[in-house]
Amino acid sequence: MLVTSAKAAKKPGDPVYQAVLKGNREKIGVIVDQALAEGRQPKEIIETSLIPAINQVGKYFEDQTYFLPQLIASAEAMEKGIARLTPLLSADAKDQKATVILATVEGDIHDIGKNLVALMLRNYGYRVLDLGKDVSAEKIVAAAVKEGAAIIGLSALMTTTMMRMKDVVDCVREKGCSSKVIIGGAVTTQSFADEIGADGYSGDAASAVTLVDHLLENQ
Ligand code: B1M
Repeated sequence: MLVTSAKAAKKPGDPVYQAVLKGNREKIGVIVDQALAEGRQPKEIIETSLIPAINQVGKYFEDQTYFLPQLIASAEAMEKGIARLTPLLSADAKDQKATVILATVEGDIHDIGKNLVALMLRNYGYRVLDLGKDVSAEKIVAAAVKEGAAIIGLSALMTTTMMRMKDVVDCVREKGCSSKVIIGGAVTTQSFADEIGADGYSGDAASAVTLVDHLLENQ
């Protein structure tokens, strides 16, 4: 199972880690292929190289060692690395379980974590409709009603956009939509989920699957 935590992070000498850290979007595909050829597993590369590297980039951005161009280059390298590994992780689409609508909330364009959540849920057989990033509450709820979604999953990475999650919860109640709302993303917490009336919170992509399983079992 993809754990998506940085518990067993590789040492900084790891070429995949370095490729994200240095924003090497040109060569990351080849570097990931080399890691696979050496016998590393796709999920292990994501957990112990890609995620720790992008988190380190975030720290450098915060302390102003890195600026926006480096942040963008690293994000692109990360995305290319994940795109290279995705076909090796995705499960068959047959025997799909319930529908989950995913989106990054309005005003927020961070989608790497949300894409990992989509990948995990698909791996576990859920039908995932990913609406993308910077998506309005109205659009999310309209899609959930149209598709009969059991779950709406929201991601937000910024303190300035997390309140847009409450807009979605409010819109769900207003429209009498039956979907349950779960939230995640680095800035969010269980207490924030409780505060805005969301049905669940998860801190990483793996526990998002457990949470969805649990919410649907208890319906
Ligand atoms: Co931006 N950014 N960024 N950024 N960026 C952060 C979030 C920031 C913390 C960096 C910092 O200052 N240290 C900061 C936000 C500060 C704050 O509000 N607290 C920030 C900022 C300020 C900005 C800009 C405003 C910069 C600027 O323009 N001056 C701008 C925002 C534009 C906008 O959104 N309107 C911006 C832009 C960008 C890039 C485009 C360059 C790029 C994003 C590319 C992309 O996503 N396609 C980017 C990146 C890469 C980051 C950091 C470095 C890394 C984010 C990431 O992908 N992490 C980030 C610093 C950080 O978080 N360490 C930062 C890896 C990812 C796997 O983790 O998304 O948390 P995460 O997802 C996890 C869990 O949280 C969870 O599962 C995932 C996997 O385990 N999870 C869920 C996520 N969603 C979930 C949903 C669920 C369940 C679990 O249920 C539905």
